[in-house]
Amino acid sequence: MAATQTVLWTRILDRLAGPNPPKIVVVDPRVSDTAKLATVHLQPRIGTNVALLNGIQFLMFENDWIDWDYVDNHTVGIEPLKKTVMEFPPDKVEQITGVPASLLRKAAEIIGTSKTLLSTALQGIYQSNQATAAACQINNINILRGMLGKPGCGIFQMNGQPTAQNNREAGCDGEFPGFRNHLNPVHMEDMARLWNIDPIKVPHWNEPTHVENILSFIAKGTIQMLWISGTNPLVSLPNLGRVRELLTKDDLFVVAQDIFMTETAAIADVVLPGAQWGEKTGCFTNVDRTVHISHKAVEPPGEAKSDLEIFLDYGKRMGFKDKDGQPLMPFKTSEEVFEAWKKMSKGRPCDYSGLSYEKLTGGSGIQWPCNDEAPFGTERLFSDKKFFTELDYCESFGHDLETGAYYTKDEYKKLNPNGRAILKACHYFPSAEEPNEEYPLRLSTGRRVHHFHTRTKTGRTPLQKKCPEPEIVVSEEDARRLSLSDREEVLVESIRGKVQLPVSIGGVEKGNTFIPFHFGYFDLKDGGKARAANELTTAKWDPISKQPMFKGGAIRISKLPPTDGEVQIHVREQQSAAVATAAKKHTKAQGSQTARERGLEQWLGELDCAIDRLIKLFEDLLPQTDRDPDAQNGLRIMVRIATRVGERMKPIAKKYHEDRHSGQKRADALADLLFKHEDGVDGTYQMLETMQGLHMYLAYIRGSLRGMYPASQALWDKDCVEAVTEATEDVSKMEEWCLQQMQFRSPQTLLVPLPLKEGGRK
Ligand SMILES: Nc1nc2c(c(=O)[nH]1)N[C@H]1C(S)=C(S)[C@@H](COP(=O)(O)OP(=O)(O)OC[C@H]3O[C@@H](n4cnc5c(=O)[nH]c(N)nc54)[C@H](O)[C@@H]3O)O[C@H]1N2
Ligand SMILES: Nc1nc2c(c(=O)[nH]1)N[C@H]1C(S)=C(S)[C@@H](COP(=O)(O)OP(=O)(O)OC[C@H]3O[C@@H](n4cnc5c(=O)[nH]c(N)nc54)[C@H](O)[C@@H]3O)O[C@H]1N2
Ligand SMILES: [Mo]
Repeated sequence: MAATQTVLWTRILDRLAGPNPPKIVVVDPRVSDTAKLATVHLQPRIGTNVALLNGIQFLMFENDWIDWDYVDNHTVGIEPLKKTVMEFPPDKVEQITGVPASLLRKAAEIIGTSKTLLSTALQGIYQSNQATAAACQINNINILRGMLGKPGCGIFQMNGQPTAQNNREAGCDGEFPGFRNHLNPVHMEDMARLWNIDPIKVPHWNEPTHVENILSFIAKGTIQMLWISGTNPLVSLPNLGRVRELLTKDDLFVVAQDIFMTETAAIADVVLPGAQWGEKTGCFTNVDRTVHISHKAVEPPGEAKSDLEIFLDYGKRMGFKDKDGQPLMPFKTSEEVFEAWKKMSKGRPCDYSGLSYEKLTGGSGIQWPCNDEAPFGTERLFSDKKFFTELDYCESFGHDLETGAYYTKDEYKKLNPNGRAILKACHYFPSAEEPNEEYPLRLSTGRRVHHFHTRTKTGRTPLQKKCPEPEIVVSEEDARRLSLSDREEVLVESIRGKVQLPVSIGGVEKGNTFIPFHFGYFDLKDGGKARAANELTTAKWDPISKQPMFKGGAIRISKLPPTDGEVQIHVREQQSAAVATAAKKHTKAQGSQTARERGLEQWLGELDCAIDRLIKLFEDLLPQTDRDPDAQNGLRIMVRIATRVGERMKPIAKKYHEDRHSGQKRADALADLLFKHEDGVDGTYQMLETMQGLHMYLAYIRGSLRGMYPASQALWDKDCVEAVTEATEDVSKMEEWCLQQMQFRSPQTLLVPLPLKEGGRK
């Protein structure tokens, strides 16, 4: 916070110097300037937050530092949480995190007994191992103490920039506008109504495509145009070698919209010059929900235009229209867009409907929700102990913290929070890239107070130009082991890339390291050393938030050959090479000249073959079940239902020109594997196997349909959506019949011994 949330930090400094100073617990592997003023500083190994936070909750249960009245009446999930965290006693936590048990107890006591509790977290949580799971544990701690909604309490799940909060609200951050739930059709219809478009045209088959998947699609060649606005991925994305390779691909057309010529703009096919904050009017929202207006002060230079102007112009040129043929984005000013946003946010948690440019001007911000009931905004949320968790209102049904899979409406219904807070438990898992013999050190990357991100602004002012070069912070023990001296240039490598940096000794625990990620290449004349932290970092991401693991990954440090004074370049930067590659792009490769084939036809073909085969399987079984009327009666109905499924899907297959060629083989191979009853299915054991086989075959078909569902939404094909939905219901019905057949047969079949046939197995 001392480096990155400096305004908030000055308030804490004020309190620390005042008459009634608060106690501060800091969890950071590094001795940051924040940590230096902590009452208790816990220095866990990078990537072990969940174990540590579970350990604190263990101590809260052990010492009964829990507001049971609050928990019983206003939360769900206490039992599984308790069960999970009770597996994290202090000595086990010490083994995992390296934090001494006595220190953990001290921290837990402060958290468990303080009269008020305020928590804040940022990238040390969200960009580290088990990001979302760890963030949830912070919420749990505050909920267990019953502290939410009280003065002096709260949770700031921070974001780095005010516009990041707007991203969360407006739906650019993996969410949907106004915290709408993409699994709730009413929410999606609502959006379509506000935009006056057909609901099927709201892309909501999944959570939005995150950047690492965008990169994978570029690698495959299915994304051929990338428009990058207000971000500089050639410095800020993990695993820069791959990012450079993909963004300079022959068949990718790159548009960069920025206020400076960045590393990314340097490889773009088209650069759109943007106006920056003082050159345009708009709003920013802080993480505490305070909305601010920022008025244009000066004209943008040259041809630069505000991002809004550029996007509106693009929309106009593309001819985007609403349902009635009117312009989809009829706006001329940012205020008109704000008025539209007021409608979009009305009735949602982030309700802006009571705000206006006029009301915002002159004051120092207003906190949402601001509407008819709260015309001056809302200072505090949750003081009524009601949370945004009603089934029809919530922004999401939540996710499994281990797999990242989102829950369905039915699963959420079972949890039934209905306005209560949800406690979410998770076990600790080691990071996907733990140190090993070859790469024995843990890497963390982050910020310095004097620089902002990729330094497009702070690398251009005299003050910050004087600030130290990038460096790698190592512990005294590791420096000694490697015989490094302070400021010595070293080679730093991960399996992905390498950089050359001076070392700075002290300030981290043994085994941990830290590199500021600000330094790219735009201001290096005639090439130079590779120095961007992201040459090293891993693109592994959190399964829920999709944030890359910038805090984590394994590296090694080696000494460079001695020189007489002058530092030599041992690892050259690769940015210049990327610019050269981009300049040589074959623009002919762009567009769709290349021969292409899509998967839809094949997928539909296989599905069609599988359904045909299913019908045949049922029919073949019929004569074999003469002495099993229960199965036979059911199978007759199965034939009918399966035929119905086939009839539903046939027109779709025809419409999109199914290709049955390779699908036939797979559909048959699976059936042949599952059904091999030369001597019939009459024996009860064989019948059990048959039902199991049918269930598996049906699950295979359901999988194909599940794949078709989002595709048919993306095709804007309502008939297809409907056919797939109905077919899925039918297939699930058949699956359930098979499972129930197994259920009533299994005790008799599996437990009651049969007389052995002659020559049979003893
Ligand atoms: N001066 C300045 N201020 C900024 C920015 C900037 O670039 N410069 N950027 C802004 C933006 S967009 C953001 S997102 C914020 C980021 O703000 P912060 O999250 O505060 O900054 P970072 O330096 O990325 O990381 C924070 C701390 O996490 C620690 N850490 C690393 N790994 C772990 C771990 O496994 N567990 C724990 N508990 N801690 C760990 C690091 O040692 C580091 O001190 O800053 C914002 N403010
Ligand atoms: N290794 C490592 N990597 C990290 C992080 C880390 O801690 N470690 N932190 C991550 C985090 S939290 C963040 S937020 C990202 C930041 O990564 P980026 O967003 O890529 O970094 P910025 O330098 O802020 O890039 C913003 C770009 O927008 C331009 N710009 C500024 N104002 C405007 C405007 O009004 N319009 C337009 N069109 N452009 C504008 C700037 O010139 C700049 O090029 O980095 C991430 N990368
Ligand atoms: Mo950020």
